[in-house]
Amino acid sequence: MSNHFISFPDNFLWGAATSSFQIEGYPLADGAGKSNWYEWTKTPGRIENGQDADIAIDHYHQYKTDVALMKQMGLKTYRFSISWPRIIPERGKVNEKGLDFYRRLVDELLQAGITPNATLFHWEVPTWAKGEWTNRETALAFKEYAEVVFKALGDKVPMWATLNEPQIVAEIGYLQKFFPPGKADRAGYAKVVHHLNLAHGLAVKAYRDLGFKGQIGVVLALCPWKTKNDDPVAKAYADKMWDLHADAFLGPVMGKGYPSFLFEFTGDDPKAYEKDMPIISQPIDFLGINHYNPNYAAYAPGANIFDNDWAMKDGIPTNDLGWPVDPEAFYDLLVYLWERYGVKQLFVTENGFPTRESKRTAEELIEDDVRVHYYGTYLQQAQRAIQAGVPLKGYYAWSLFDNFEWCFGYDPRFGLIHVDFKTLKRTFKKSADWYKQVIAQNGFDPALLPKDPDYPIYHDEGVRAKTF
Ligand code: IFM
Repeated sequence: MSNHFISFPDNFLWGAATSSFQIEGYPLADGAGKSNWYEWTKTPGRIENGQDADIAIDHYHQYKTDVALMKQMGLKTYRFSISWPRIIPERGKVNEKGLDFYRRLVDELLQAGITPNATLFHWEVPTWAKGEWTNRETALAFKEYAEVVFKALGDKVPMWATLNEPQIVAEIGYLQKFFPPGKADRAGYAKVVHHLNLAHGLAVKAYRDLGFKGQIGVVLALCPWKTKNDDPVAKAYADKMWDLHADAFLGPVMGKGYPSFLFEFTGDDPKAYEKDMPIISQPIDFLGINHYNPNYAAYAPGANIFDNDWAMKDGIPTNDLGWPVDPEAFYDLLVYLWERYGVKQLFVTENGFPTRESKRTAEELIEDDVRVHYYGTYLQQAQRAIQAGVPLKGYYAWSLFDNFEWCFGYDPRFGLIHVDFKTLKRTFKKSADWYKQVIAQNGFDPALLPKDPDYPIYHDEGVRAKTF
């Protein structure tokens, strides 16, 4: 091995992640109920090109083939999510056939020697949960669902996450209208945030009360907030954006309470939320970090619901969705979480790079040097953070497969494994072969990463009001 080779700690957990709605397909099979996302995909104008997730990549039927591909890649662990409406099609009614699908999947993983890591909520709310997260009752119903799943799978699954990216659900669904339920209600925002946090806390408590001894945590989408220059007003606003987007979830979960800016933003009274803090702040075993990019802040009243100018530094490389590529911001984030919040154990539960089919050649989609470069430079920073003392124990690439990317449909491809959406054929991309080698060697040589990665370059054209 060359002297540039970087190694990860022994027992580092190498994995890849997916979510139920994005890959399973057949969302109404075997007695499943409808979800908010099912309805959203059926509403004209909500998804690019009018696409839906009725078939997705048909993981629901092809899970055995998919686990074999995971084994071929050498994954130590696989992160997936469980679909709430498959399990509880009506409040109070358990659908055993829905549970059976996940029982089969977990058994297949265990037989392949792959550790299952299950997330209870990756955005599908059953349509019977009226008002979704505006309604406290949804958090209570979530606890009932969590108990059912823990009883069915708790003995076999050693790692659990309660919620995936609650802040994306809250911001994009309840402030920016792009996700269900399509609201822009600033005054009601703290309630939505609080009910998501409460659902998390109730599920952690249910897990412990049932006597399970595995690990449970929450997965948050975390972006450091940067500024284009040293303007102190912009810097102060960047701190507020962190508070609104990250600390509104991290703060209460880590026992530090809500940031005051949440209530400046909504105008309601923080006292109303205090009584649930002991439930929300129960100790967790790990924090899952989903990270793709930093964000930029500058105070721009009226520009959008956040009063924020999203414009980035001119000339910065991006992915095909326009998100900035900045590996050092990843290092800064990992160190900050460890130092500021005292998190004892971290996992990167998502990190990855989309290539848009409409912007790349068929060859580029599979010979994906740019993705190899992205993964390599981000993993290099993860390893640097570990060297600095950050307790990072594992890493999940997003995503194992090309899949249904929410309101963008199938055009952005995040997979290590290419999926032909017509034939559903799965093919390892260059990045999958590269990742397989990284896992096998427990490290890699950054000097051997592709030399001229084809990142789109961002050009600053003034205030950027649109966030998504
Ligand atoms: O595809 C999503 C995933 O569902 C949640 N985290 C971000 C990914 C890429 O946008």
